Amino acid sequence: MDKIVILTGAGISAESGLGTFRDKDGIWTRYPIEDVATPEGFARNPALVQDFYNQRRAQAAKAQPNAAHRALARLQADYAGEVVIVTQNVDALHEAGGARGVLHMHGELARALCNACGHRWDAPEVMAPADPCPACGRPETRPDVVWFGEIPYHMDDIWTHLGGAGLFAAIGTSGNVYPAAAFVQEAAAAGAHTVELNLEPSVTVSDFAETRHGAATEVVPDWVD
Ligand code: BV8
Repeated sequence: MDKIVILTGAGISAESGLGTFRDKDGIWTRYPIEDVATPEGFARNPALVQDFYNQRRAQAAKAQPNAAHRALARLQADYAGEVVIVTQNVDALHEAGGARGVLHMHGELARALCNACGHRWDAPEVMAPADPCPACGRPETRPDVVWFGEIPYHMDDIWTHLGGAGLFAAIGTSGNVYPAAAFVQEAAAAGAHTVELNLEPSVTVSDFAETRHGAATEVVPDWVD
């Protein structure tokens, strides 16, 4: 059975009430990326960055998975072959919707990281600058998310999955951020059929063999079922 590799972005969580980044009134219209999603921004003003992620962590904790998250979990349960979900999202709505083995390439709001010793643990609801690391005690802690200029997680596994994919779907992503935006080309080069499921054409729409545009809670269950 063909392996199915799925990449998701903020658009799959939009109907669960979590903001996207580049839509009108998106997150990046309120916070300059360089201030809140780069290591330099964190070094300059850790309180601003921790507050940015505390707000998003609180919102994500209240959000519920939607029909698109649940449809992907159904696909994983019902499809005889392997279904790998790679997400750029840092919320846990795929898992809440029943998905398993989700690869969070940009990290997770629910996790914290110590820059000094590399220890990772479940983030408290509210993180503050210079919170001590529970392992080494040093005040070098941060949200365990991948900022611009940092290397995404699980890249070796992701490239391997894309090289063996028979079907690649990108759901709810604008195709602006790399290396995720290049996954469709990687999958197509390996012979996979490629489909974009998004509210509107992404900047990489021309890379896809098939497109289905509409709200994720409509187009994803239709596509899965
Ligand atoms: C890296 C942090 C080196 C967590 C984020 C070329 C090659 C390699 C790198 C680069 C390159 N060119 C530039 C770079 C550098 C940079 C980059 O891509 N810059 C961009 C701006 C040009 N990339 C990096 O720095 C990355 N690191 O490259 O390291 C490397 C390279 C290869 C291999 C190893 C190492 C690190 C990038 C990670 C940055 N961190 N976030 C957080 O705060 O969340 S990125 C941020 O954007 C979020 O993580 C988000 O997930 C991500 C992508 O955005 P989308 O999810 O697509 O969201 P967006 O709002 O843009 O779009 C939403 C879409 O949904 C829209 O299309 C909309 O129409 C649709 N939609 C809306 N509502 C619905 C809907 N669809 C369906 N239904 C709906 N209801």
